[in-house]
Amino acid sequence: MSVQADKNGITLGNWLDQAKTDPALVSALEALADAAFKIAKTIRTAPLLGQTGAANAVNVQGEDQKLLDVISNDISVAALSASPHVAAIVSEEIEDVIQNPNAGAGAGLVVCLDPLDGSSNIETNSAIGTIFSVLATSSAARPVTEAAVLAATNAQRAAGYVLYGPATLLVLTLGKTVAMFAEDAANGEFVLVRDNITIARKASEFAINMAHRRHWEPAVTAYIDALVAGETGPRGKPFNMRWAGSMVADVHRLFVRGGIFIYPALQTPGGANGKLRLLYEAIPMAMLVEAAGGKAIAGKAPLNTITPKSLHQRVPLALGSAEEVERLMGGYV
Ligand code: AHM
Ligand code: MG
Repeated sequence: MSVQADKNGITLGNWLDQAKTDPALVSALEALADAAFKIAKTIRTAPLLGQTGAANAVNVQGEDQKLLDVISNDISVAALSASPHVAAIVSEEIEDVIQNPNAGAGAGLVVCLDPLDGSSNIETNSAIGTIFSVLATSSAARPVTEAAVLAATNAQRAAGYVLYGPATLLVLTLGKTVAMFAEDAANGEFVLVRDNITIARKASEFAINMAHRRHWEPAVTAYIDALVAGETGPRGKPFNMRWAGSMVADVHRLFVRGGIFIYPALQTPGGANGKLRLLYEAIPMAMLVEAAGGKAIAGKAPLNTITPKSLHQRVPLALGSAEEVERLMGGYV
């Protein structure tokens, strides 16, 4: 089946050609695809090689790193550094902007990524992913500064994620449409399996970590309580809940059957901005969701009105089916 699909199917390279994607962006996306194949292979063999545990190190967020976080970061940085069009990289695992030593004189792209998101799922052999955003920087100054990266978030060229689940899938947008590709491991290709994906306005499924309910703001509690009340509550219909604890897996469900994903602000010490990171989790997922007709907010404001202030800043995030995101946002007024 996969060989047949490859012979007749549209590869990522074909699709980028058809979209008349400029060579610099193709080069960055092919580097990300190359990293994804290597990360997928590493994940598949990790239990055999005893690589599912901790790295005995902490990252810039102060979080314990898994060995696969470190390996995935190294694979991603090496793959992206092979592209002369990539000037710099921002990774969840590295504090500062990573300069590409192989960048060409006119390199104008910056890639922000979470190399292995949801890494607490590694030890349970559950879905994990890579999230990325490709930005264009107008600054020719080298080294690329934090300020230049933050300014470049206004010029997002592409965003996507790779879901390492039962199948390895790449979901990608160049801004206007969303396409899904499946890994054909035998041929080392991503092959198009769905194009022009949309997220339905209406939904009947939500994803939030319910264990934090006592820490939510009143608007979030009221919104979720109405969903949980189902047909006996103000919404008058049942809602189902899923929480994989892996953003890529939870957001992927939105592209399959709609819904809302929320990681809200928490009324805890250090929880005011939730958990998820703006540059390499929220911004790329928002670009994908909006290209599919959905919505993304940070607290009570559209996500795209937030001005980034630092590389690793967190942001309270909700995204998915437009009606649900609008209802949640309305609850804040
Ligand atoms: P990570 O980047 O350190 O893996 O953290 C992000 C992950 C997301 O994938 C997921 O949505 C969230 O953390 C789950 O957090 P929690 O354990 O609080 O439910
Ligand atoms: Mg991560």
